[in-house]
Amino acid sequence: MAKKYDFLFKLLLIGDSGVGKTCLIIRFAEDNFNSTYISTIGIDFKVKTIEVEGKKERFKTITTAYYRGAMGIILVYDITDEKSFENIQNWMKGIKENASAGVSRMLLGNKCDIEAKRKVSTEVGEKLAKEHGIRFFETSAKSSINVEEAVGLILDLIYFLFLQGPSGREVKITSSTEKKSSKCLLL
Ligand SMILES: Nc1nc2c(ncn2[C@@H]2O[C@H](COP(=O)(O)OP(=O)(O)OP(=O)(O)O)[C@@H](O)[C@H]2O)c(=O)[nH]1
Ligand SMILES: *[C@@H]1O[C@H](CO)[C@@H](O)[C@H](O)[C@H]1NC(C)=O
Ligand SMILES: CC(=O)N[C@H]1CO[C@H](CO)[C@@H](O)[C@@H]1O
Ligand SMILES: [Mg+2]
Repeated sequence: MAKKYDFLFKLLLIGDSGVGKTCLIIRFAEDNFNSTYISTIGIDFKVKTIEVEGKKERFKTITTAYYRGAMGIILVYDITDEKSFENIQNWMKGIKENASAGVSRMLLGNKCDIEAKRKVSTEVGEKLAKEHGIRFFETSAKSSINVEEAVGLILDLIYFLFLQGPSGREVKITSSTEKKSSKCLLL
């Protein structure tokens, strides 16, 4: 197969139905939003390829319950839906049981554009993330708040782990391993 990229990052988004996983990946990959809700059956994925200093970096963002091969896992709840926040604990358990050890994780409280309907405070979101030792953002796929920032940061975390050495993660390098200059490209 012809080389299409120098780096492949596989990111997984998980969380309850309706929290905005599909909208987040559409915002990330296409910078778009459509409020029509079509619940995902099976896997939803988007690919975004960015060229940085002549190197192609491809981001494959996936929403599914299958953790295999994920380099980064983004846990998503809806700040207007308390249940979706409580369920983060269960999703965390699923990661522990199924994902490769040491996978980079991040917590997102989505739909922060609808402050009036907020049920989950920023503080409890921050606290939960801290308990798990992971980073936290409140995002809006609709208003494009913190989406690129969050993805950019998890890519940094993945890249940092990658620099620590091989560990069976699905990082594909088809050219030079000297890639320091092209990290953090979404920030
Ligand atoms: N106000 C607001 N609505 C959002 C936002 N993100 C998603 N939504 C809405 O929430 C609903 C569900 O979004 P999806 O992205 O389809 O949710 P999902 O997590 O993929 O849901 P499943 O595919 O069923 O697991 C849709 O009606 C979206 O328009 C956001 O940031 N702000
Ligand atoms: C939003 O998505 C629905 C369903 O795919 C489609 O019918 C509609 O035309 C879209 N709206 C816009 C503004 O693109
Ligand atoms: C989504 C997923 O893969 N879940 C599995 C995680 O691991 C437990 C125990 O090994 C399984 O029972 C789940 O089905
Ligand atoms: Mg979906």
